[in-house]
Amino acid sequence: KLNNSDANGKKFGIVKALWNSEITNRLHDGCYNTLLKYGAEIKDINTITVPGSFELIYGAKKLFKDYKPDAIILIGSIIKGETPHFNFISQSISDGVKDLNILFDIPFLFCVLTDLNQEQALNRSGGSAGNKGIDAAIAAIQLIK
Ligand code: RBF
Repeated sequence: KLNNSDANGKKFGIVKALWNSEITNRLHDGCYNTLLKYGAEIKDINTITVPGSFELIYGAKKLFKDYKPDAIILIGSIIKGETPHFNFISQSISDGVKDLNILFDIPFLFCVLTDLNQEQALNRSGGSAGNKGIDAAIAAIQLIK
């Protein structure tokens, strides 16, 4: 169980994809406010944006090298369309986040929704299924602890 000061003095990087930004902004709000709730300071939370979820890996690698945070949270929303693109992007991102966790000595948190439609994405970003941004922030703090 976390204490209200567990994130105090820790540095957090967030990489947010702008694709499906209505969803990624909701995830970011949940994540950011949760870090603050557990004592992180505004000056210690650095959010950068990338065009789409595919670019989250590059953004996270760059943020790791430039900012040296204690944890990085990757936020994206992939919504299934008519073509197999959904599968390629989803698979490569989860593989990429795994690679980041192996290569670098801080945790990289997977906060990428892979939903079949907008309704599911809304439910998981502050609707009936909670907010996965909150869950990712809590996981990041637990890992640092
Ligand atoms: N990026 C997302 O973050 N979510 C998506 O649902 C998404 N769907 C895409 C569908 C297609 C057909 C293409 C070509 C790209 C999509 N992207 C999506 C953008 C992708 O993550 C990346 O920004 C671009 O492919 C440029 O590298």
